[in-house]
Formats: sequence, structure tokens, C-alpha cells
Amino acid sequence: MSSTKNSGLRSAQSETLEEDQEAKPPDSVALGKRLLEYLEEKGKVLSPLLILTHDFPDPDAIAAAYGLAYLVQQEFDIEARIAYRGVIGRTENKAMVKILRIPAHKLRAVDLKRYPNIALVDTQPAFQNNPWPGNRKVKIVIDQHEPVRRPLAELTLVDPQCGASCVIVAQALLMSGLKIPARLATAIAYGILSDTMDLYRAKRRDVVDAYMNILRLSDVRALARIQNPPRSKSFFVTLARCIRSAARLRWLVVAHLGQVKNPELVAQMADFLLTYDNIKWTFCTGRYKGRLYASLRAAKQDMPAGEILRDVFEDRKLAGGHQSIAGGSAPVGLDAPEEVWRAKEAALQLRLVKRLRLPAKGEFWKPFKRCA
Ligand SMILES: [Mn+2]
Repeated sequence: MSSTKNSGLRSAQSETLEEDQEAKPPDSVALGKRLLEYLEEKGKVLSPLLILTHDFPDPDAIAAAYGLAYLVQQEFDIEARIAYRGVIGRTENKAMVKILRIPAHKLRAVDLKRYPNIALVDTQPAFQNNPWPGNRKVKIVIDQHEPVRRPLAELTLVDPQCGASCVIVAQALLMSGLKIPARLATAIAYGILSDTMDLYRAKRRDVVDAYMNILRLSDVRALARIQNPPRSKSFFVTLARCIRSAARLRWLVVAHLGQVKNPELVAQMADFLLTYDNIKWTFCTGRYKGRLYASLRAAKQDMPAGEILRDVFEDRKLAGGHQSIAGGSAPVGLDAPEEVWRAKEAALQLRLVKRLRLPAKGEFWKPFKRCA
């Protein structure tokens, strides 16, 4: 990327411009380049490498891990394994892994001991949404989330404006000169689409360029199949519950889903409710294996959703997000009685109402009552 538009200006001004550029976070091309340089320098020392995503990995996490695994194996002869804790929940994500035959594995107890080298993608050591102990150093962090504290890593590539973490990996792959197989390109294209709401949240040229370059190498029919998978009964059951329980206060819609088959459904319902017109915020919760999962979505792009959800959670470390998307989960207890769950849901809702500066005593009403 060239940025010579200011060449020839007065030197004093160009000095300040250069300073500004130093202070500005580097774009995804620069981060991709740093990844290649680091791998070049380290080489086989990084073998074998365990690539960890966050729990319940989404398409971006899966694509970033897949891309990194391919890059290190093909270009640097580093053995790699992709692992995640939790489950791959969303129907599209399952279809993605199956159709593209992505070698993503459930984390085994021995993995964290057996692998001397760790890379975290779409998450960071300090985050609670991955199996890595926050106080131990990893080799590589590739992420798009705002850090809560400086990541403990040899190489930190964090860019909160890059739309999707896999954009950084895509840039490295594109620069490496490696042949990018269609299955991998398709995974990355889908990772970018799903994390940016079909590019709606992609705000930088380098992000759109990465997508275009990758799309050219993709299997677009496979991409279409992934985006339109047959849905299970549990999806519709949850959707029905979402519509029935949705409650509205001004421009906020809240839905408590109760027990869910997988936590991804909570995020999916929050996304879906956001398409309701004149809504600025949506908030969904769901119960899964003794934890209350929560997702917060903003209709506008540049909202501090992650910050807000962290404020709403009692333990700030249990939530996080970027721009208009945030999620988190808090332990409630495997055999907690109904009242305890309800109290927890109500408490989160009330704190959110206050945090969004809505009237704390405002009456929620059911916008879809007649339809359900
Ligand atoms: Mn992501």
C-alpha cells in the first residue's frame, strides 16, 4: 500500500504526518507482514504449534486458525494443530467445517502440556473465553478485540478495526506467494463476511481489499451452501421463544431465551432482533451448562458494545467485544433454581438499562405479542 499523497509538502508538516503515522495502529497489511517476518525468523523452533481459538469458535476464529495452520505448515514446515474448547454450535459454522473439511479439533487434556508453542486467534491470553491460563505467555496472538491488558505474547498482532481477525492472516497468506487453496480461501471469505455483517462493518480499504483478493480464490458455490444451511428444530424452537419473550423499552429489545441447545443461539437471536426497525440495541441471554450467556448488539457501528457489556457484568473479565458486538457468560450453577436464574437475568437487564441511560423504572412491553 502506498501512501505518498503528502510528498512534497513543507517538511515541518511531513514530520508531523510521519509522527501521526507512527502513533496510528498499523493496518492489516503491515500486521500480515510482521507475521511473515516473525515466522521467517523463528522457523522450525515453533514446531509443533497448537493454535487455539476461543470457546464456541465462530467462522472468523475458525478461518484465522485454518489460515495460520496452513501458512506455518506449507511455508515454514511447522507442524500445527487447531483446537478449541466448547462446541461449534451455529448451523452455518458446522456446515463450514464440514463442507470445507477444516481440521479443527476438540481440545484434549494433554494438548496444553504437550505443545510447547501456542498461538491464540480471535482471542487473547487475558480473555476468559479460551482455555489458556491468562498469566502464561504464548508465542502468537492474532486478534481484533480491544485488549483488556497488554497480551502476554512474543508476537502480538491486534487490530480492533480490521473487521475480522482472519483478515490479518489473509494478508500474510496473500503476501507469502503460497498458493491459497479454494477451501481455505472460502473459509476466510466466510470468516470476513460473518464478522463484518457482509462487509457492513468493514470500514477500511485494506479490509475490503483482502476480502476481494480472497473471494477471487474462493469456491463461491460452497460459500453459498454454507450461508444457507438446513436448520435444526432447536433453532426454530429458540426463535419462537425469542419472539414470544422479546420485550421492548424505547429503542432497546431484550429477550431471555432460557435453556439453549448451544450458546451460539444467543448471539444469533441478538443479531436477528437487530433487524427490527427503529431499534438501536438488542440484548439476549440464554442458559447453557450452568452459565448465563449474554449477547449485546448495537445497530450503529461505532458503539462501545464491549465496554458497555463489561460494565453490565459483575465480573468485567467475563465479557468482551468489539464495536457493535459483545458477548459474555457468567456462572450461575448447574442446579441453580429457577428464581436464581431469573434474578440474574433481571439484574443484567437492569444494569444495561441504566448503563444505556434509559429510565430504570421504564416499562418494557411485548412488541410481537399478537403474532406469537
Ligand atoms: Mn472475530
